[in-house]
Amino acid sequence: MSVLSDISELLQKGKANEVKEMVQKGIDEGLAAKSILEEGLMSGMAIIGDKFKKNEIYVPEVLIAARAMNAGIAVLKPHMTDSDASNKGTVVIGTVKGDLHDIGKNLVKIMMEGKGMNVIDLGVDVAPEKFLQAAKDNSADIVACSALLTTTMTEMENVVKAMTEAGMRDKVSILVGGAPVTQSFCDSIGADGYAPDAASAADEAIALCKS
Ligand code: B1M
Repeated sequence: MSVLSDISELLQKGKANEVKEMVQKGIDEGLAAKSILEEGLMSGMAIIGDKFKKNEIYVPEVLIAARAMNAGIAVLKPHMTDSDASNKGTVVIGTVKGDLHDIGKNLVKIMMEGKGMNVIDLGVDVAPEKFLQAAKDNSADIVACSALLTTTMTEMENVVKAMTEAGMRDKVSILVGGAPVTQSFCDSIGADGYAPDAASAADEAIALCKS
């Protein structure tokens, strides 16, 4: 078996320590961080998602796999940084109210930091007022909202409304993303940018800071 398929298998079994070791092995063997992330960790998590959907596994197994994924990402993090990174803007990021999924949000944060952005992470289950306050306190250029549930993505509209009512829309751009979010949803709620994955979220954030 290849290192990448080993990582995927170990993640599915929730073996956090072994995932860490295997990710390190991949790095030592010269594999690109992007391949380890996409073809190892994310591919394993996609299989977990599929089994979860079909009720073949349940929340505890998914949580254990998520812990293994986070362990692997922690090993990868130092290898996902641009060499010419310097401060390119301030981002306040969080997973929206009612939503506890944070793996994708954490990846977006890593990619943004890797591109030289200053990222303030509000965690999960973040209410619109908290995004607003943190944007004010940190003079943020961007508020970045992640959502993984169709039932919570609607909270993004409340973030746009809160920022508009506070008169912040000309100072702060709003970036949205997460599996159920689309460009047309972004347009429909009046957000400024959408990105389908963590790498393009970092590129989009930098583009929004320049515009
Ligand atoms: Co949840 N869950 N979950 N879950 N979970 C999903 C999302 C689901 C699709 C599973 C399924 O049915 N197949 C489904 C949602 C259905 C829907 O709404 N359409 C679901 C459900 C139903 C639930 C619960 C309701 C289950 C229950 O309790 N009955 C519950 C809700 C809890 C809550 O949030 N209130 C729940 C709970 C959980 C766990 C806690 C067990 C765990 C989360 C642990 C954690 O995050 N710390 C979990 C997990 C792990 C998943 C799956 C399996 C994997 C998500 C993940 O981390 N993917 C997921 C199935 C799936 O996605 N296939 C599922 C890997 C990650 C790298 O991808 O987060 O998509 P992702 O991020 C991507 C992009 O989306 C994008 O970039 C990332 C990568 O490049 N991106 C952005 C993300 N945020 C962005 C922000 C941006 C731009 C891009 O700009 C700001």
